[in-house]
Amino acid sequence: MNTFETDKIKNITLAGHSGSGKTSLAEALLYKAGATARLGKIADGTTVCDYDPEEIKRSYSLSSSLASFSYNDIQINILDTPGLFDFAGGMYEGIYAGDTTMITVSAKSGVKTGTKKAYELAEKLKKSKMFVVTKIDDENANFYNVLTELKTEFGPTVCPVIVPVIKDRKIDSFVNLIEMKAYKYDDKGNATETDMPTSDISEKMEYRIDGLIGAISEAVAETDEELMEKFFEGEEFTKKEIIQGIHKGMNDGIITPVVCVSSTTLAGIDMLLKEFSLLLPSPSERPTPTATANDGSAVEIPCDSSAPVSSFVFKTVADPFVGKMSFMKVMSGTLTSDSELTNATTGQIEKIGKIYKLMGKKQTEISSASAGDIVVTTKINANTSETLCGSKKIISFSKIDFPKPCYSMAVKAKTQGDESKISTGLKRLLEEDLTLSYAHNLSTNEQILSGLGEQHLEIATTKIKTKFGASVELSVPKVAYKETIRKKVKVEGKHKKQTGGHGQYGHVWIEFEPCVSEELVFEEKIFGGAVPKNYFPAVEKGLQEAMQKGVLAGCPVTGLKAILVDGSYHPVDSSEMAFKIAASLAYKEGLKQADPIMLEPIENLSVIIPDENTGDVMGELNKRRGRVIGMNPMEKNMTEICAEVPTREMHDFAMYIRQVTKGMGSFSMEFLRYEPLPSNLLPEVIASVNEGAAE
Ligand SMILES: Nc1nc2c(ncn2[C@@H]2O[C@H](COP(=O)(O)OP(=O)(O)O)[C@@H](O)[C@H]2O)c(=O)[nH]1
Ligand SMILES: [Mg+2]
Repeated sequence: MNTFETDKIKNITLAGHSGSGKTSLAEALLYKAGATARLGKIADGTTVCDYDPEEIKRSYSLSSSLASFSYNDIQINILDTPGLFDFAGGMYEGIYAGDTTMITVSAKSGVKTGTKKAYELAEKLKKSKMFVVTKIDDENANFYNVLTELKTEFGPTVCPVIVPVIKDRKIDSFVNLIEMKAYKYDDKGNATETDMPTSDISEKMEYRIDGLIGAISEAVAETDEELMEKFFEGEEFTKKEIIQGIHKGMNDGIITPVVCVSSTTLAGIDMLLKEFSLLLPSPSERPTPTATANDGSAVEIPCDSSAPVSSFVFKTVADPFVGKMSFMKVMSGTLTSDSELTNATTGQIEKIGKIYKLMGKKQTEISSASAGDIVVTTKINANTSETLCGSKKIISFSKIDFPKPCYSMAVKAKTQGDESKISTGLKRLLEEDLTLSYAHNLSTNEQILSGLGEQHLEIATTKIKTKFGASVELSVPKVAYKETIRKKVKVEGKHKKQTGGHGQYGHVWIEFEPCVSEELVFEEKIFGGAVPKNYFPAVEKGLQEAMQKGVLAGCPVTGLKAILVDGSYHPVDSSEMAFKIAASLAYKEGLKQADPIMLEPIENLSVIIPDENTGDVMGELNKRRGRVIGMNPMEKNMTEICAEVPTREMHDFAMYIRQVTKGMGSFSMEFLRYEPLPSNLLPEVIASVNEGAAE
């Protein structure tokens, strides 16, 4: 494979709702461009981009994949991303790395949450955008409905360029509004030119062809002052002007072209391939990215092959056999094999060995890659979001702002002894997926794995099994309940065993009272040496140990003050151990009398949802014993609800929010404080804690 010049490279990210046809579109493009010998199918598990065994088994994409091919001397790098929200990490990597986000919209199901999410992220990252209406062959397809939806949802930048001509509810031909030509397709996706639709056909379509041409002209006029003048004078644009106008408009984000295709019949695929080279910006046309130099200053890094080399790792894959694969976008300069670069984050020298182009899982070695190209290298240490550059001037590009984990499960080895395999596996998975996190909860002594949803964690455990050979059990995380007291009491604790031989004797009077402290507050008010000083630490230690288990459900006790006020000792039989035991006896009796209660953790919640869901979510929070603290209007018809909610009620909140907002909502939560558990829940909580302890 050749090294392509920067202006011959097009980086395209396929994003959009799950099932809208991204992977199939990549497959159709590869086939039509002659990069593959046959057209793979999702149903057969034979596509280039969904090659992972889990993807094949489930028939949907789990992570981003790269397929590079050339077409008419243009290097096209396609990043196919997952549409499911659980695997949004893949979409983030893909959209960050690509220059144009191509958003697929199914002609039968139209605009969905996944469409909006892809558009929003592309917009936020200032990528150029294009809509591809897929499945145009489907009997329930309705292109013009979808076009109206796109215009309503995304506004006047939406600009159709390839549209179907419908006759008797069937597609008759496709009109390329740039060329002003119509084509019919045979069942192999080969086009033959045909007559432009007559006005009576055009009349029957919801959009008249002349109206669509008018819309393109208007959009093109907006891109340039001279063109605007020409437009107002009523002159027609030349084909070249239209192409240049759309090209510029896409790059500036003021035109989002819409095309239609079928990845099954291949209709429209050849036109789309052609539009890539005409309309899509190359990496050097994009706004110059800014990086941060070592001294904290911002530096612009133009995408120029002759500049010093820098590259950004946007994805890493942990393979137990090959090792680490690092997907990189060359940001500037020319990346060559067998070179040395500095990792701007770690300061380490990274030895770049071989570099590859990928087509799904197939690797082709190349010797160098120009600025703007997307390649893969193996066996370097760099992680996702890190920048590699020359040692003379260290710079780093901003990190990918991945969605934060919001759904947690406790992780346990199914077989004892597998713990270290699991922790190695998790470490690797966390490196490749920054939307996963892992922590040891000290209060419950559980290993907690967090991610974006049920499926996400399920796939993570499947990978630990298949890649690292250990079976993992997931369970709902325990809630870190605590216990405390509400009354002041004075109790006696006496440990006395003085029958035969060396006896044991410890005797204390202790006052217990509530206080504001997580740890035990211990004081002594002993008069006349009733308990000798050298036993005080033993009494304190005895209480600290006892406090690990409360008297209600055996949860740790907090907010406890103990004052040693009296006691007695025996000159021979007393010992530290005897006083420790005496203290624990006093503790057991004292806490029972001191009106013990359970405490539950409360979280601070911020949930952002579409306005129309506020009623539902408020009701749900109420059901979950939440207290709404405030509501704030946000951009784009979204509302933030702030509330205080008990941890116990929130485990499946991520699933609830996804379902009720169709994936548009998001939330974050953090521990706030402990509060008394309502007494009606006490029996249930005691039972659940004891059940957990019995395991
Ligand atoms: N009829 C028809 N079905 C399609 C087309 N493109 C994709 N599909 C089907 O739609 C389903 C989802 O496609 P897939 O490419 O996995 O969508 P993704 O989740 O966006 O990657 C699969 O069953 C495909 O066979 C198309 O152009 N026409
Ligand atoms: Mg897919």
